[in-house]
Amino acid sequence: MNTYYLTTAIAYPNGEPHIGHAYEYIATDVMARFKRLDGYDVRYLTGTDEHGQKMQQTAVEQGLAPLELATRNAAVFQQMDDDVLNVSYDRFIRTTDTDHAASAQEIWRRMEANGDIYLDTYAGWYSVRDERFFADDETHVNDEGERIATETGTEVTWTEEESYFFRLSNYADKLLAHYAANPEFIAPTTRANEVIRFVESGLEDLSISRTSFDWGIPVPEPTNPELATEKNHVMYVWVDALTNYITGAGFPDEHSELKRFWPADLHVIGKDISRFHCIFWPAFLMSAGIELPKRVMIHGFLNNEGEKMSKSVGNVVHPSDWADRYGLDTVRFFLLREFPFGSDGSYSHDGVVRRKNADLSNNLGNLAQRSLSMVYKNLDAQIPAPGELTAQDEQLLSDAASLLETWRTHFETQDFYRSLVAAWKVLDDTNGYFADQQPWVLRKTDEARMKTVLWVTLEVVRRIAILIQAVMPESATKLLDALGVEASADAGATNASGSGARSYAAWDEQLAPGTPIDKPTPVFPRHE
Ligand code: ME8
Repeated sequence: MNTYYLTTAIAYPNGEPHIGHAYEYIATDVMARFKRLDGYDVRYLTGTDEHGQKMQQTAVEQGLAPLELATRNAAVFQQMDDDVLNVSYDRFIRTTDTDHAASAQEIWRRMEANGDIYLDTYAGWYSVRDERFFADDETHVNDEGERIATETGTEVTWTEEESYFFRLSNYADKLLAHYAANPEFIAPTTRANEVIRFVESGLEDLSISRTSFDWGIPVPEPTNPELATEKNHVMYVWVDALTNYITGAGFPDEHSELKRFWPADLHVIGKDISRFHCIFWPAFLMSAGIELPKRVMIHGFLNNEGEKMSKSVGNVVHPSDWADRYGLDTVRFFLLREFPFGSDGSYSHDGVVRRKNADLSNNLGNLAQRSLSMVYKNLDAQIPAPGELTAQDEQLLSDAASLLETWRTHFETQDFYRSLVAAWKVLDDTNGYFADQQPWVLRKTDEARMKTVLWVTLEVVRRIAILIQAVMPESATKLLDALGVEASADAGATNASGSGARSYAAWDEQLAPGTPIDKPTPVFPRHE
């Protein structure tokens, strides 16, 4: 079985998750489910990034030990994945897990053994909010007299301390060669070009340890005597955090059964952390002699009616509020259908309701409900046998049949948006066909033709329902149950969310005439 390993960024659990986090987990979940349904052995890793100065400071503000704060909030993230978002992760990793410390220390040792680590003093600006160093010319003083990181707008403080450095400057050419040889490594292209321009402008060595606080993974004892020091160093939180991706694949255990998952197929991250993933991470791996991940997909930011979400503006959306108000599957659909995954996008109450009513309720929901009701009422609640097919019937059926290949192609580039557009185009055409053919009139004039029209319509609905299990698992399962489509024997293996999945291996098993159906109830009710 082919493996597919994909990851989200691991969140800082210094606060509660917001809809931007949920967006990333849902999109990654859709990718994971799609691959499982398509027969891959999938591993989906997500979790929390618990060390560093930001966590330590927040803990002090709240009168907690850093680990207490991390444990409390990591549970909130995990509970959201489990109980609110239906996210089918395989491991929820915490960077305070013991196997992770061993992994981070081992990658450090390998970078050191490769001659890429030296001891010096860091003197420069640090943003605790961003957990990131800034050069003087990357900052400015604002109107209130505070020094600010120009790119991110966060406050920076002067930091001067002994630090280990990583020879990032040695990796610019190797990174550029890697980008050139692997054009799919960074997506979308606009983001790849930003990264390439940045690397082309030259890379400076990177400070990779801190001595002014202790909430982090200890730097391992150096083997090179030139690196010896009296001071206690903890790893820079980004070295620790990025390494979670190989910890999740069993590193450094050569005999781990998870080893087959590395190199990862896909890292899904947001646009604010592209440099860490596309520059630092591959450089660390090259230095340690570990294979690079195949792809970093950089998604856009989710804004509230065009405005940045922020606690001070009071427009932060909590994922569970949304799921309660609109239904989880509507939220999952909306987030992927509203704007392309690599772009920024906006949400509003009206936007969600519009999609729910137009695309889900009127389009797919009504088509399924009307055709199923006619079968239930007029045909003894049994799927009819089609008669001779017209050219139009054939066209519609073949458009629906080709959707799986279309989705496979689009999913290779995480183009969920175009996948959904393509499926809904077939639904639009089928709705047009249903209205034209008027099966409710045929009932009195040509019952054989009515049966054909209903069968064709329901066969299109079957294909759509099979596909959209990845996006809306619960609703799709209801729809497939309503059509009397049997669950795949390997459903447990294909869909971590539990029973009832139909694998894509069943794609061409057409609706069987004579299959009994229950009295249908609407799967996509309108939002009132
Ligand atoms: O960056 N819209 O954690 P984080 C969409 N710990 N995505 C958003 C978003 C928004 N409004 N706000 C944040 C970190 N994100 C590090 C990652 S990975 C080894 C370490 C995304 O909690 C953000 O881009 O600040 C990132 O991918 C994820 O949420 C976690 O952000």
